[in-house]
Amino acid sequence: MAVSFKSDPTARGFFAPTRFEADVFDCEVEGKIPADLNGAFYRIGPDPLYPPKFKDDASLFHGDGQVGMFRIANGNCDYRSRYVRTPRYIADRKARKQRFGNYRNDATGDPGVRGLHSTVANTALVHNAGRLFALKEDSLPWQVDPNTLATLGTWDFNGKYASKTFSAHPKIDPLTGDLLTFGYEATGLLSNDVFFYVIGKDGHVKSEVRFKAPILSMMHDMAITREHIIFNTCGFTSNKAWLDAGKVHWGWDSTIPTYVGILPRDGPARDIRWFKGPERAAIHLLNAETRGNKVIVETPASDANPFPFFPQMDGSAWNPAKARTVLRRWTFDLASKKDSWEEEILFPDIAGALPRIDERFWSLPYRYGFVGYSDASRPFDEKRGGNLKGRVTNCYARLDLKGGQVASYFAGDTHSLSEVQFVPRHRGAAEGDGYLLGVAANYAETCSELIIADATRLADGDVARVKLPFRAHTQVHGWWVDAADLPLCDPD
Ligand code: V55
Ligand code: FE
Repeated sequence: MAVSFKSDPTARGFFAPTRFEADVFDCEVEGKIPADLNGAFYRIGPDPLYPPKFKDDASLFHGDGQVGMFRIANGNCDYRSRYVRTPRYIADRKARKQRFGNYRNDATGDPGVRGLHSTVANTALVHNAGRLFALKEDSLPWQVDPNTLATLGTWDFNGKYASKTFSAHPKIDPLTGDLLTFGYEATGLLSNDVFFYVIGKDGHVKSEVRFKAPILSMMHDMAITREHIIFNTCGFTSNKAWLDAGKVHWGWDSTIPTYVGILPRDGPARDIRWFKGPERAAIHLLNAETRGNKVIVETPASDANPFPFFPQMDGSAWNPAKARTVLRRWTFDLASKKDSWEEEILFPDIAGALPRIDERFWSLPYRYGFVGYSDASRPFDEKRGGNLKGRVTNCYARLDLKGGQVASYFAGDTHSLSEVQFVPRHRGAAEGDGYLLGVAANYAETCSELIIADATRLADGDVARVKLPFRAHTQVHGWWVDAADLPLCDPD
C-alpha cells in the first residue's frame, strides 16, 4: 500500500519522518572537533515508519524509535542510525501498514496484533554495565548494541527487574555508579503501582521498593539527593472508560493536585511522604538536594497541560500560555506537618522543557543547569526558516543557579536545536567545564548538524559542526557515553 503522511499535521518539515537508516563514515566537519572529546553521543526519537492509524493519536510520542550515534574520536566523527526492532516495528513492516492503534491503548489496534506490545522505544537512552538501552516508559528497556545499534531485545536484569515498565529517566548516582530507576503502571495498564530499583554498576539489581502512587499519572522523571528519592505526578491521568472510548492513554485533568513523593534512600515503602500542590506539570526534573530538613527540587514546570496532543479531560481547549515551562525551585519542609511546598520561579524569561546538568552532580550540590530555549530577540531568517520566529529553539543557556547569570550559545538565524547534552572535558574537570553537544536542524540547507560548543565560552559560538548530508530523524533525548565505557567502536 502506498504510504502517505498527509493526514498527520505534526509530521512536517524537520518533524517529517525520514524512514531510512544511515551510515556515514568520516562526516564532514566545519571547525575542529576537540581532541579530548572521545566517546559516542547517542540520540533517540520518533521516526514513524507508518502514519498513525487514527487522527487523534499522540503521534509525536508514538512514532517508531530510531537511535542515532555520533562516534567521536581523534577529532573525527562517524554517524550511524537504526530503528529499534520492537514488535510493532516488525509487525507493521511485515504488513506494510500501521496495525497498531492509539498511544498506549492496545485495544485500538488491529485484532491480529492485540497480543503484541505496542511500545515504540523512542524516548531516551541510558548505559549501564556495558549495555546501552533505548527507553520508553511503557516497556522494559530495549537493549541496543552500542556499536552496530542492532536491537538485542528487552532486558529484565536476569529476571530481577519485576516492573513491566522502566522510566525514560533513570539517574546514575555519581558516587556509587548505581543506576536508580523505577517503573509506573508497574503491574499493568491503569495500575498505580510504582516499583523503584537500585541497579549496581555491574548490572545487578541491588534493591526494590514497591509502593502505590496516590493517583494514576504520567510519572516521567525522578530526582535523587544523597538522602532521598523524589517522585512526582501531574494532571495526566487515565481510566477504563477513557481507554474504552479509544482515546490516547492520557487526558489532562486540571482538578487533580500535583503529588510529590519523597522516599528516604534506603527507606521502606511506608516511609514515603506525599506532598500535595496545585495544578502543575513537572515533566523533566533538573536536580535536587537535601539540606537538613529541607528537600529542594529544581524543575521546569508548566501551570497546566504542556502537550496539545493529549486532550483536556473536560473537553476544554488547550491553553498555550499555561503550557509555558519555566524553572521553579520547590522547597519541601520535612520538619513541617503541612503537605504543601514553597515555589519560587527562576529565570522567568527562559522557557525550556528539556533541561540537563553536568550529570556528575546528580544528587550533589551543584551550580549549573543547561537548557535549550527560544530567544526571539535574535535574528531569524524567515525566508528560509519559515514562520517560526520566536518558536524555534535557537539558543542553549547555561543557567547559574547560585549567581543568577545566564550565558547563551546562539545557533544562527536558520537553525533550531534539539535537547542539549553536557560532556565533561575530562573525568576530573570542574562542574560545567566541558562541551555542549546538540543536533541542530539547518533550515537553509535542509540538513542536520551536530553542534559542539565550549560550555565555558558559549557566547563565542561553537567550536565544531558535524554536518550530515541529510535531515536526520527527530530527537527527544540524548545520552553521552565516554570512550572508556565503550567497546572498541571502529565502524566496519
Ligand atoms: C514523554 C515522552 C514520551 C512518552 C511519555 O516527554 C512522556 C515526556 C516521547 O515519548 O511516551
Ligand atoms: Fe523525557
